[in-house]
Amino acid sequence: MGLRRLAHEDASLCAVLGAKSAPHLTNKRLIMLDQKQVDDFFSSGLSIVENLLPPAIIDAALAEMDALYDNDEKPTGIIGYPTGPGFEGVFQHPHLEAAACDVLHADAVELVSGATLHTLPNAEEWSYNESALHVDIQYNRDQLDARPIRMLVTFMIMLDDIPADRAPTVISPGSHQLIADHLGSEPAYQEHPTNIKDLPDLDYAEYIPVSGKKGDVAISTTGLIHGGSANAGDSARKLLFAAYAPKGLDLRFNANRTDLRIDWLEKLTDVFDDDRKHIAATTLADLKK
Ligand SMILES: O=C(O)CCC(=O)C(=O)O
Repeated sequence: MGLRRLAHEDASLCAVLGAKSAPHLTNKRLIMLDQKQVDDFFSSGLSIVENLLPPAIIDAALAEMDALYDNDEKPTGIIGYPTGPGFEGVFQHPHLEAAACDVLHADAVELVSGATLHTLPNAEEWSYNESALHVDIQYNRDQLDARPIRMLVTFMIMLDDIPADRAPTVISPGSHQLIADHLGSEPAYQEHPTNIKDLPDLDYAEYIPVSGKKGDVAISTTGLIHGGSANAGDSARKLLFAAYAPKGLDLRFNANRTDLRIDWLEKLTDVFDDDRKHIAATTLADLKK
């Protein structure tokens, strides 16, 4: 994929940080991403990075996901706000915090949302449903041009390989920017998702599948036009979403799920390591206002 960027290697730091990517410390904080990855996120809404999270963290989240869907109640589909040690290791991970700071040009970020996306094989041939394409949160020009950027970043963490026929999310690269240009300084609708039929008719780029290997992380935004696709493969698509925002950005998205989000963030904060509990503190305080 043209947008794909590989994190380069730095054996010594990686040994310390438990990752193969090339994090480095400035006098202020950990830096995870290079300039191209940061720029791709801004312009295309997608940058795919290898080795952002240590393999043991991916394996623990995969085991948690397998256990979550190994029951008759919910054998497949999306589960919002999941808990369990395997997911908690991801949500509180300092590499995601640092990468979110990088792409949002923020000094501090907070965890705001999470979900598991599981799709069992369900089709002979791969396709996606054009009428279900949507944007979860729209952003206007002022929000994208602010520093820190006033938007969420969503990490799409591939817990297993997602080849092009295994229900990859499809996106129109750069569509968040076209919508922002169209809106200018007009307020952007953010409370609930907007279907493609209700979005402005702009010159959107062709849809591409966000595919990758186990452990890859697609750094993206649900401000892109996106949607699910069919699984024409022979095993399940296993994807974990984790979304972060600049600390103090009080976006009122998923407005009908505020209580669920409070409950989820409180449960997580209770079990996060002592030095990681800050990762949802302001968000929780804002949600309770
Ligand atoms: O199944 C997918 O990959 C699409 C998920 C999606 O559209 C969403 O979470 O808003």
